[in-house]
Amino acid sequence: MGALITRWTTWANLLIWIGITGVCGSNVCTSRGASTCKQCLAVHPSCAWCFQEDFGQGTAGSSRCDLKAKLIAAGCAPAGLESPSSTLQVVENRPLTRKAAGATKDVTQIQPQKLHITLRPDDAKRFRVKVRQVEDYPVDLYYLMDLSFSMNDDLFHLRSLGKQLAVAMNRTTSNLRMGFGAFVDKPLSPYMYIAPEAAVKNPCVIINTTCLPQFGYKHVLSLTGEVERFTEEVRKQMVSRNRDSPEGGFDAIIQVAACKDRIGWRTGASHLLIFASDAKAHMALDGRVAGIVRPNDGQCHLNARNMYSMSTIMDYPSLALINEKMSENNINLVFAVTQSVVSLYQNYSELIPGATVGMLSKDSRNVIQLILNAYAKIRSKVELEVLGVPEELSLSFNATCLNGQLNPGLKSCSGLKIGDTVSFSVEARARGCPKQKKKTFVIKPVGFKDSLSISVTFECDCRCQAKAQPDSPKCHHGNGTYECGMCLCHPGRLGPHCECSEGDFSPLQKDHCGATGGAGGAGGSVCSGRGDCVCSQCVCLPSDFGKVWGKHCECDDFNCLRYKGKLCSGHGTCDCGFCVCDADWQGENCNCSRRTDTCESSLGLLCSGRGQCVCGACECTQPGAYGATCDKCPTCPDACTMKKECVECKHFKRGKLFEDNTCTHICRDEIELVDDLVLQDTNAVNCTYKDENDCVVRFQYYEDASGKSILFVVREPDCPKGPDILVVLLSVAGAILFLGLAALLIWKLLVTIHDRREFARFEEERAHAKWDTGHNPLYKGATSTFTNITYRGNR
Ligand SMILES: *[C@@H]1O[C@H](CO)[C@@H](O)[C@H](O)[C@H]1NC(C)=O
Ligand SMILES: *[C@@H]1O[C@H](CO)[C@@H](O)[C@H](O)[C@H]1NC(C)=O
Ligand SMILES: *[C@@H]1O[C@H](CO)[C@@H](O)[C@H](O)[C@H]1NC(C)=O
Ligand SMILES: *[C@@H]1O[C@H](CO)[C@@H](O)[C@H](O)[C@H]1NC(C)=O
Ligand SMILES: *[C@@H]1O[C@H](CO)[C@@H](O)[C@H](O)[C@H]1NC(C)=O
Ligand SMILES: *[C@@H]1O[C@H](CO)[C@@H](O)[C@H](O)[C@H]1NC(C)=O
Ligand SMILES: *[C@@H]1O[C@H](CO)[C@@H](O)[C@H](O)[C@H]1NC(C)=O
Ligand SMILES: [Ca+2]
Repeated sequence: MGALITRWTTWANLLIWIGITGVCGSNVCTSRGASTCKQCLAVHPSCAWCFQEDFGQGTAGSSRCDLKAKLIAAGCAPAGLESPSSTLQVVENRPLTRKAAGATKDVTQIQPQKLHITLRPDDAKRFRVKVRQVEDYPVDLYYLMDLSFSMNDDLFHLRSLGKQLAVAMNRTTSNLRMGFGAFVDKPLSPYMYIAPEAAVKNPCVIINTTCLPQFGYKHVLSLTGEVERFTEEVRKQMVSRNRDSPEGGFDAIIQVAACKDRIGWRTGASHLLIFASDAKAHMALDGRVAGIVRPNDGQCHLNARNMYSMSTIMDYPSLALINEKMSENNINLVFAVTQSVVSLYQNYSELIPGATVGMLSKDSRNVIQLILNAYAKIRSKVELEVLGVPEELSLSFNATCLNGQLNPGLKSCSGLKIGDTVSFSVEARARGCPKQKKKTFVIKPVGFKDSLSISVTFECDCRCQAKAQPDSPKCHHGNGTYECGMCLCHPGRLGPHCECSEGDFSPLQKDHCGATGGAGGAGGSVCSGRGDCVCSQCVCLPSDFGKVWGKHCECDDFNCLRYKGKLCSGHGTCDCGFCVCDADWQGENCNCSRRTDTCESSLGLLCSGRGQCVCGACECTQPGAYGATCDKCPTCPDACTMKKECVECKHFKRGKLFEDNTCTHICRDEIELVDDLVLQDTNAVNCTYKDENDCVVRFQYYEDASGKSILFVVREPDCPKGPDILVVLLSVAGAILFLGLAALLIWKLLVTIHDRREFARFEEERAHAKWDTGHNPLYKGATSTFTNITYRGNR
């Protein structure tokens, strides 16, 4: 049996292969066995349908579903073609605002604002979204403070918070409003002290002081521009006390978001919610300890005294609810928490878009700096979020961040300054046909009020379908519905015009069933051998493996590419020999994921910058890198070597990365110039290197709790000092003197040696000399004798 199945499958595969590729004139439109206009549109965006009544008469095998040009060539009038095309229409396109000047009206931070797209199945449209962080944007800041007993010292420092904050924020916005609220925990045992009885009124009675009775959440001051009011209200606050260590702050967060009007959030402003605490927080289901089972409903429940009235009735909220409320109200949550719980809130913030964490010192002394940093951080990142996107639509993004740097697959940009414009290229692809033809969804930057609203019309139906005639006389005395140029026969009727009834069998008309061209005809077998020819139409036989269909029974839904034993890798459906992939999947066998978020490292870098994202998985290109996001790499250059390049390109504007323009892509670090390195943290790394001018550059590589890396660069590199003039002169003179002396000495030496040699030779010669006597030819005797010829003397 197994062998039989294998043989049969092989045979069928061969047949289909011949059907798809072997027949001349076959293409994607004709090969999928589309038998109605609607099916034809779904095959491929390039396919058209001819609904002209007399089309294809006389020419056997011609298909009504084909490429547009082919249909026209085959005699279909352009007016008889059904081929809607995908369109994109910009409905609203106001330009971006540069500066808000403190006003909230008419500020546009995203462009365009409204789009309309019509999409055929499997077709895509692309558009560009520009986002700019407007300068001088109004800010609403609500300070939500933990007033449990341990925050006593913090309260003291907050008395001056309002004024200092107003001054500090004045640099970023000219329109700041501040509000204040406080929380402790649900006033219910076991969160509360109930014994001795006096502890209910004064929970501090046990430690011999006085404090406020415990409360859940108390809204103190609605957002206001009057700094004095803030200072005044904070001055009036007193701490309370509760029993267990986690506090009920998340209840308060929901109320602050839900009670928009009571708090006074403005629509056209940045919303900052500062959550200051030094303890863990209670979460959904913790309420059960006190017998509370009613889940948090996310509604506003502030009573006339501005107290949270459902504190003892409803459970704490879940992170998902917080998430939803923050997004709904464009609130950026800032967790200002002490060191012991930073890691916990860090983990929470990763689950809440737009949330940041800052480390609060023990007495909240650094809260101003913390808020400024958090605000700068919030405004340094633009991230798009997509709300209510239809299931049948898949979206893909490419971000173009600073300096035109393209970040494929990302929908966020970081490291921005206020006023920078970034853009995103978005591709919307229809992956099917929803029941409802028109759908609307929204793309918006996290924490912004501005959004882009997109309506999509799915072009899944043909217009000619609307003109369908049921029981049409064209279909053999009303035995079928005439639609888009074809008869759709009533059950039990067959034939192009429903002229046969089931059971009629006319072997004479077999020629229409395959042998004369069309898919499957190459083998000459009738109905691809998988059906009977009835009334010149193939009636396909059912198969054990699945459905068989098509004009010539050439299609089925069980012969498609398999991967790891699964038809279409389990990520698509088989349609006439081809895989139709689900959203987020692509490839011949649908085994390649379109998602890129799986490749993002914790720093938001695709494959940690050490590889490429292929089919949703990282392919590490840097030698030695491994791990799901190429995050592990023991042999990669260490932090100093790696970050050196970033200091070179970002600060000094030179080096390899600067030249090939990949600086902003690879280096997401922030550069801060300092006069000298200080001890930031134990995990900061001190680095030094020698640059091209032989100067020693010193910098420190530091990653803060949120994972943002900062490079503290010492402003002035240590360069070798220029030479001293006097030293130069002296050394030159010295050198000359020395050289002269040396030359003299050498000369003396040479002369001495030469003399020695001469003398030695002389000595030798003298030793060997044979002295013979002879006359010196020059010698003249000292005496000369002259003969005086005139002398005759004494003879
Ligand atoms: C903010 O700065 C402007 C001038 O730059 C000044 O007029 C204004 O008083 C300042 N406001 C506060 C609250 O410091
Ligand atoms: C509170 O005061 C009582 C009596 O004045 C004393 O006995 C007790 O030790 C004090 N408790 C604390 C915690 O100081
Ligand atoms: C935060 O998450 C990290 C990584 O998942 C984990 O190691 C750490 O323990 C978490 N911190 C807390 C306080 O839960
Ligand atoms: C994003 O970029 C990649 C390659 O850089 C390209 O293939 C893809 O089509 C782009 N997508 C969009 C939506 O622009
Ligand atoms: C179908 O066709 C037959 C003739 O073959 C005709 O008698 C009959 O009325 C038609 N049926 C309908 C429902 O029109
Ligand atoms: C997808 O399938 C093809 C063909 O079988 C194979 O070569 C490729 O490695 C697969 N890709 C993935 C990501 O599994
Ligand atoms: C880095 O340099 C600073 C200042 O010189 C010093 O305080 C700190 O201890 C150094 N850090 C390391 C890890 O050596
Ligand atoms: Ca508590």
